[in-house]
Amino acid sequence: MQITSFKQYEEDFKKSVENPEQFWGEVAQNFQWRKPWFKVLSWNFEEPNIKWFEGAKLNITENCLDRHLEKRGDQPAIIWEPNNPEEESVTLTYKMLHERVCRFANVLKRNGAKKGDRICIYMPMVPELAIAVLACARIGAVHSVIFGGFSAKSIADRINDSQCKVVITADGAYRGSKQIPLKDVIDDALIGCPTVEKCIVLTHVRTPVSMLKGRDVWWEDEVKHVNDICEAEEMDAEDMLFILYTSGSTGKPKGVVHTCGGYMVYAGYTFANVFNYQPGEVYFCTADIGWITGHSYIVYGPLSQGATSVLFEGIPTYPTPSRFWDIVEKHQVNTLYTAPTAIRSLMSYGDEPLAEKDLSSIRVLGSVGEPINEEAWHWFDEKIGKGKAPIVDTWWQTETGGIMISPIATVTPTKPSFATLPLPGIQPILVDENGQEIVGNDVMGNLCIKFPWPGMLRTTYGDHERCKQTYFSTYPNLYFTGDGCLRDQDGYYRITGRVDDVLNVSGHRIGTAEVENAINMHAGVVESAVVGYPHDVKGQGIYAFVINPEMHGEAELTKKDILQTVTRVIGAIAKPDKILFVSGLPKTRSGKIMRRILRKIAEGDTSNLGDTSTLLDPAIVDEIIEATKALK
Ligand code: 7RM
Repeated sequence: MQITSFKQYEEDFKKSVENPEQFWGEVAQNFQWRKPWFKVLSWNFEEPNIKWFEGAKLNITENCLDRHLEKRGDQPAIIWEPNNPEEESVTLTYKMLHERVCRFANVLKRNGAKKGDRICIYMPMVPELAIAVLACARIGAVHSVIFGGFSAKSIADRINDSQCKVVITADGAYRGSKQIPLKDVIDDALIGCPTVEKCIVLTHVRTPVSMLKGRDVWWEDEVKHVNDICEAEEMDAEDMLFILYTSGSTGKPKGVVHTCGGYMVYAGYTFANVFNYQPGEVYFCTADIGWITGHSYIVYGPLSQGATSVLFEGIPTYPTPSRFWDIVEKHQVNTLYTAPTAIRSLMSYGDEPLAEKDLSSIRVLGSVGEPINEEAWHWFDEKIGKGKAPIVDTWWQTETGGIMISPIATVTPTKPSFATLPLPGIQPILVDENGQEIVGNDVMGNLCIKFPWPGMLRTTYGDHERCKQTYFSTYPNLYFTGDGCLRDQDGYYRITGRVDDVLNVSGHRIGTAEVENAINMHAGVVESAVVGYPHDVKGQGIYAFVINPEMHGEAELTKKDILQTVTRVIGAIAKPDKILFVSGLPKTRSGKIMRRILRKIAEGDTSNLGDTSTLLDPAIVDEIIEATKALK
């Protein structure tokens, strides 16, 4: 399954295009199935309806746990590094992880969970988070992990959208020097969640919490009541494995649905290849399991391949900006997979945090989440990889389940800021505004995928029409990514960023409409418009133009209030970096906000605003430009 030469990549790629069913059928042989498939693929992109490995039966946890017990039962599966470096790290071997997953799976059953039920997980980055995820998969329950930075309202929306029956959380989480009261947030959320019957609470930070009789139980008590034998539920390849909510250009976040068989094959295949993982190596992905990167490349991908995966609770700068390098040294990390925003942030501290750090274990470096600028790429290459570790700039999305366009470590020649070439099985095309394919090299366009791959989303939970509209209707018979892209003279791909109203702030996807809705909930705010602007560390910052609210007191206070409202409605990750009060917004005669103009103003590039003749009130543009000058 592992590609070891560029020639083999080319051959595999060719085969995957000419005979996809044979190609993926062979890849899938590297996994453990209870029953084989009768058809590798049936599909159409109109409905869409996509089925991989039809008729096959499996349980992903047998692939991630049971099948490794004989050969590497005593090898570390998870190495947990706590937020506080003074505390002990924890190593769970495959045997131990298997035992704990089975035990907790029995806890879930004891609390009424069964195959097909949805379970919300809102937890810190502790081993129990991975255990909870795998325990759901063990019994065939569908997990919906929510990142620990989201607000009570965001949680409630997600729980209600998928009618979760059980919630798994902890008393609290550490994030650097901060503590987050997870259980309090869950309590607020659950006031409006009638489907939730049970809430299982892990003790972690030991802060007092309130426990609701009949609903809330302690993790530590529950595991005493069950044993650690739990046969895995037999799942159909197309049964749902998990839901993960992600932001789009309109409305509330969508529940992206991934299924058992295809997702497993794709996460495992891409992990083994992109990182060129070798048995016994230590692999460290710095993402949070609350995002797709954590699902696919901390949990399912690495564990399905019997890898050792480091799970880090904290942040790159706590207690010092040397933290990543301390972890690399301490655990002898061979592969480091992180985000450009983290690289840029650490870069800004200069060389001092790197002094005396032994990074010689590093063999492969990875980047994900947003375009990586050349400066950050070179810093990563020189200072961290010492010019010897290939960098894999991996482009993919929540919806794709796994890495799509990326170098294969040690195989694909890299080029700074290029995701390079599609992996075998991936057929990208660029199209113009009219959906016409742009052929040849040295071209730019909208990035689409024209053929299914096993890890692709199957639907958006509870609303298949929305899935069709969002991804399969812009350009008929193509999956539209929402990204702009260029293909250079060598056929290498460089993803330039979103072409829709989705922002990428520190690698987090945030819809402008979501932020606007949150701002508009602030009493007094009439209307607002949100755009992104280039930000040195975050990649994109959030710029909010807000129509003058009735300000009780001064503007600075009102801004603070607005930030608080956004934090309450969505979460701190969606807080605008800049708020500008204006008396009106640039609108067309039909009432549409001309974001193009606001984006230019936010970028500070007002020399050429393009055609403003369709504006209802052109004078407002000058007024806004004038106002920006007063904003720092
Ligand atoms: C994995 C993840 C997806 C969006 C995607 C892009 C952007 C991700 C890269 C990238 C340039 C990359 N899932 N993106 N990786 N842009 N180069 N290597 O991030 O669903 O949260 O975001 O992120 O815009 O559409 S995600």
